[in-house]
Amino acid sequence: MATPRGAWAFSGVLAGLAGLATSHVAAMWLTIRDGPFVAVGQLVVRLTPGPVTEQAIGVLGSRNKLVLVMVLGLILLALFAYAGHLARRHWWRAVLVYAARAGVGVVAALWRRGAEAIDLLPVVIGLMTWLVALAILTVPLQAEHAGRSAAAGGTHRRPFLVRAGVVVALATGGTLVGNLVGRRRRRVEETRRLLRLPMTMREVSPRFRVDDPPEGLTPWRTPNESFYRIHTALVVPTIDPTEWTLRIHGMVDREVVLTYRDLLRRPRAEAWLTLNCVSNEVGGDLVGNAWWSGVRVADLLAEAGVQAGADAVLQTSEDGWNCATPLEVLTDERDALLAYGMNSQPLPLDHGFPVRTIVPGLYGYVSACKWVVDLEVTRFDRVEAYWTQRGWGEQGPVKVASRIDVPAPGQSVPAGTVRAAGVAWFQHTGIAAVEVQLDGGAWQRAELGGVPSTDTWVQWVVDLEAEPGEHLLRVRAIDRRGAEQTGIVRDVLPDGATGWHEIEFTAQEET
Ligand SMILES: Nc1nc2c(c(=O)[nH]1)N[C@H]1C(S)=C(S)[C@@H](COP(=O)(O)O)O[C@H]1N2
Ligand SMILES: [Mo]
Repeated sequence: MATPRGAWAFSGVLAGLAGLATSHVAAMWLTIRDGPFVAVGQLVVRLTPGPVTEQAIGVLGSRNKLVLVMVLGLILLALFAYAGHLARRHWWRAVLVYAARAGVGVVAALWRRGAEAIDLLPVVIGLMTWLVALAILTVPLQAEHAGRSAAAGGTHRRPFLVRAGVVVALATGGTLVGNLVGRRRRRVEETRRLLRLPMTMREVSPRFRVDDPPEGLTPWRTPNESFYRIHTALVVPTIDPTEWTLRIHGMVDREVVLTYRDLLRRPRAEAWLTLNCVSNEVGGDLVGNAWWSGVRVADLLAEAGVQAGADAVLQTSEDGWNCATPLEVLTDERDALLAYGMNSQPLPLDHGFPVRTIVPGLYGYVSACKWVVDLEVTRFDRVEAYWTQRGWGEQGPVKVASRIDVPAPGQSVPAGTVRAAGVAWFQHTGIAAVEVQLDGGAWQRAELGGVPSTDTWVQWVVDLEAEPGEHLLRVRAIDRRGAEQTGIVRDVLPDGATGWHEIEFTAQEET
C-alpha cells in the first residue's frame, strides 16, 4: 500500500470480500441453496433477454456461466474498491454504494421461487460485516488522513497491514466453514450413489451399431458424463429424494401428490430416447441418446383425471424454471416418461435428480423438465413458459437432422476410399434414409444401423471415392413419412435450425 489512496480502495475490496464470505456462510448455514453471489448471477440470467442468452450459449458454449461469474466478480471488485475510495472523504457515500449493491442482493434473494424473509438474513449479515470490516481497516488510515500522523509519514502502514491480515484470515476461514456447512450437494450425491432403483441394465445391441465404424463416429449410447447439459440454474438444485414430491393439479378431477417411493413402486417404463436442444446448430452436439427408466406420464395423468378443454401441462422445476408441454404428447401412446434412471443409473444431479421428464419428439425446452416438482394441467392460452416468454416457439416439435462426424471438418485423409459416418435423428417420426453428396455430385445412400424405435438417432456410414484435393461433403436425411430434409438454412431461433450439415476435408495422395 504505497499510497493511502490505494489503501482506502484496498480496504473497500477486503471489506467487500469479507462481507461476501459471511453472507455465503450464512446462506449455507440456513441451507439456502444459493449464496449471495450466485443469487445475483441467477437474477442476471433471468433478466437477460432470451436471444442474448442463447447467443451467449452459442458463442461461449458451456463456459458462458464461468464468463458471467467472472464478469460479475470483476464488477463487484471494482464496486468494493470504489466504495472504499469514497469512504476516504464521505463515509455515507460509501455506505450508499454498498447498500445499493446489497439492494441487488435483496432483489435477487426475493426473486427466487418460494423466497422467505429469512433469505434476506445473509444479505443483512454481509452488510454488517462490510461496515465493521471497513471501519476496522480504515481506523489507521483515518488517523493519517486527519493529519495526526502526517509528520511521521506512513505510520499507518503497520497497523493497517495487521488489520488487513486479520480481515483476510477471518474471511478465508469463514468461506472454508461455509463450504463445510454447504455439504448438501455432497450429501445428496452420496444418497444418490447408494440408491438401488428398479431398472434394467440395457446393453447397446450390436445391431444398433454400423459395421466397421470409422474412428470419431459418435457412440450410439451417450454416456451420462458426456451427455450435453443445458439449464438456466447456475447451481443445480440438490434435492433429497426423501423430500421430493410431485404435485399434479389444475384441470384434473383429483389432485395427485406423489413421493419418490410412490414413484418407484409404480409400473416401470423404460426406453431408448434421443434428447436434443432447440439451440443446437446444424452439425452441433447438443443431442444425446440414453436408456431412460421411469414411469409413464400418461398413467399418472389418467389417474388424476384430465378435464375437457385442457391442452397443456405446465411443468415446473424446483429451481423455478418451467415449460409448457402439449397435453396430447403426454397422453398418447409414446414413451413420455417421468424418469428417475439414465443409462441404468440414478439420474445424475446435473440431469435433473431425482426426477425429470422426457418426451420423445419434442425439444428439451418445451418438454424435458429437470428437477420437476409440479405438473399443472392447463391451457396454452392461459400460460407462457420460460423460453416462450423469451421469444422461442410455444410448441417445440423436433425437426429432422443429420450430422457428419467423420471426416471431421478440415481433416486430412488418405485419398481413395473414404469412409464417412455420422448420426441422424427425427424422434417419433424416424429416419428412413440418409444421403451424402460429395462436391455437389449425385446424392448417394448411406448404410444405416438398426434402431429400437423411431425415438432414437441412427448411425450411418458410407464409402466415398475421393481424389486428392479439397472436398465438400453434405448430408441430408429422408424421414419415414418420405419427406427430404430441407436445405433451407434457418437459425435456431425461434423453433430449431434447419439446413444441411456440410464439412470440408482434404484427401491426400499416399506417399
Ligand atoms: N429445470 C430445468 N429443466 C430444463 C432446462 C432448464 O433450464 N431448467 N432446460 C431444458 C432444455 S433447453 C434442454 S435442451 C434439456 C437438456 O437436458 P439435459 O441437460 O439433461 O441434456 O433440459 C430442459 N430442462
Ligand atoms: Mo434446449
